[in-house]
Amino acid sequence: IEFAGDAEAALKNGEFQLYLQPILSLVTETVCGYEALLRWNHPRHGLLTPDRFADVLIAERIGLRIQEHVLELALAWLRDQGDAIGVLSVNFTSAQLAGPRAAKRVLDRLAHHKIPTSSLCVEVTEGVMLDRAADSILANLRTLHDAGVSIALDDFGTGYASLAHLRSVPVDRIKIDRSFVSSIDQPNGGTIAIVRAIVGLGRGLGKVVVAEGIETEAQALRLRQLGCQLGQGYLYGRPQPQLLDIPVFPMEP
Ligand code: G
Ligand code: G
Ligand code: NA
Repeated sequence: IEFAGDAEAALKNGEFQLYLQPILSLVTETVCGYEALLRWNHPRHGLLTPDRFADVLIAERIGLRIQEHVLELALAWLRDQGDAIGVLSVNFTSAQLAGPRAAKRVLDRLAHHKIPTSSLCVEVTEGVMLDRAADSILANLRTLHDAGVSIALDDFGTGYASLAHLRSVPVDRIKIDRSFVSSIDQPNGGTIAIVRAIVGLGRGLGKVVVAEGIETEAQALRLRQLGCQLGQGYLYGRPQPQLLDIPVFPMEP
């Protein structure tokens, strides 16, 4: 693991920072929420995106501590903004959602900050349902969903998940992966048919469909025509830093 040795100090030094990207209604083109995107402002390697340190994030203990810090940064920001912000989406790892206390931990932090449960959306990739703790993760997702937290299935259509998960997992939102959005303008690529199918599937099941990585007006128009309700991407706003000085939680015994 390239950066693993630096993670502990980085957490103390506040090198993990939250960036926020707006999520808009594609119909009204108004902001209805934000996605919290983690960045590591590394003193030697510069600003790192999570794909550069994915193994650190899934490492036992330190990965979980970083993720809990991310949630804390996100909730502190949300609390400071008041209710005008809409729903804040936060990316969760399997480890964060496994175990008997995972959902309660999240609900406790929401209550601590006096944030309504409906202001949080937990984003998971299809892969979490393939985790060996899938049963426990599913139970926690149900608890969160029943308490009013939204659940989003990220990078939809790119993983190994089965469509059956759409019935068992309490999903509120489906996120269309950026790779589909970027090729939606290309004729004969089959992408339009795929996106139409995903939107139809999502809407047919009563879910909100969100498109990621929208960069052009043409892509936005096409997605709107296909019935996709929400979208995010450079066309509307790049991820912007939110500099907050929140102390890191002490390590659990
Ligand atoms: O931030 P960027 O757009 O480069 O995202 C790269 C990937 O990292 C995306 O798949 C995104 O969902 C994921 N990601 C962003 N923030 C977090 C985070 O806080 N935790 C985890 N586990 N993944 C994140
Ligand atoms: O893992 P997730 O799918 O959430 O990834 C979001 C990633 O995509 C982040 O790294 C974010 O910085 C990046 N991103 C967000 N909007 C755009 C966009 O319009 N185009 C491209 N190429 N990347 C984007
Ligand atoms: Na995401």
